[in-house]
Amino acid sequence: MNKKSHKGRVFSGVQPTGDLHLGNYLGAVKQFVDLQNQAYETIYCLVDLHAITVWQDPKALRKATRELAATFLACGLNPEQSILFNQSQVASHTEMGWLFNCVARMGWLNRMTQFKDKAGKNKENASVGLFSYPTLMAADILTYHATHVPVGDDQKQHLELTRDIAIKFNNDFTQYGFFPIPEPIIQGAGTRIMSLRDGTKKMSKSDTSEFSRISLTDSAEAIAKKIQKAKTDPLNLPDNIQALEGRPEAKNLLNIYAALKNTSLNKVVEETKGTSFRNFKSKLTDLAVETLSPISNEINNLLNDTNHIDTVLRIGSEKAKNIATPIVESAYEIVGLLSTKK
Ligand code: AQP
Repeated sequence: MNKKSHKGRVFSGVQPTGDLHLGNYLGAVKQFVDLQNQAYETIYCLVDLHAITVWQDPKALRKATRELAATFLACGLNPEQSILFNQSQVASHTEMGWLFNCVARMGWLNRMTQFKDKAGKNKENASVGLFSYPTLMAADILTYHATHVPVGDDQKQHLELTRDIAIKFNNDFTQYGFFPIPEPIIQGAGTRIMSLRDGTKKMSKSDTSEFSRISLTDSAEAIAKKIQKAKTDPLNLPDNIQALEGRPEAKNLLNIYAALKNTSLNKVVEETKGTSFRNFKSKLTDLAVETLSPISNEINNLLNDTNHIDTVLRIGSEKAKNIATPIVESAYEIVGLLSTKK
């Protein structure tokens, strides 16, 4: 680890499956930037191999990968301070992923709620990749001996599985401590941003309604319209957090405000008590536009030079390989696979 890393090594990934939304930003990318600016070594990956666990149009996937790279840069990730790359350029992920397919148990994967949600009623027709997604995610993290993983709340279960895989591997081969047991970083008001149309459903890229989410590329007008149309309830905003119980839409809008403002839900409830939704939505719109407009302008600027984006990713993948390759080689040796190393 380098000088910057005395707090540990951070790894996280985002799928290039379309424009990032406010949930991805507040739950993940904003944390990525905060951690980059602290004493962590930070590695952030565009997980394109995860994206293809459901059908992707090849041309659209290439475009979405460059757009995600531009979004990372526009949000403040700096390739001089963090390693930024796409997963498919570093073979160690799939090499380690196979080992973990042999370590993880069917019963463990059968309990993953995200597979159940994404496969829905059509389980028999889901790809094998969608089912084994969490073992590749474990490989993404453990291939770097990462110690910390910033994610939104929806990834908590997958991270627990990653920890179980690390523990089982270390125990099965009596290599205690070979894989560090990574800690999740799931903190702040933005860990679970809900749909603007339904406060009980996660904000998601795959929701069919555009009005359910704010995208980082939305114009100021689109942001204002989506917030204006966001579902609410008939009451004014409450004077205590407990009174938000049973008011999922109010809680969600207040959480979004708190996360954008880098403050706590408690403080926001204090600030907004008794306010009508009409007035609060206007404050929220101003804050969202002020935060997101510079990001969306910068994404557009960066996309004018896709060569630059490809170069950033290529250089990032070389740095990633330097860390990952020896760790995968050691894992193969531990398992008993004949190594090409002298
Ligand atoms: N609603 C959310 N609130 C907070 N964090 C969220 N994340 C996703 N949705 C929310 C976090 O964003 C990171 C990247 O997610 P991803 O794109 O890799 O996959 P995802 O979780 O499947 O995101 P979506 O938007 O819900 O995509 P679809 O619709 O394709 O499933 C992760 O850290 C995630 O926790």
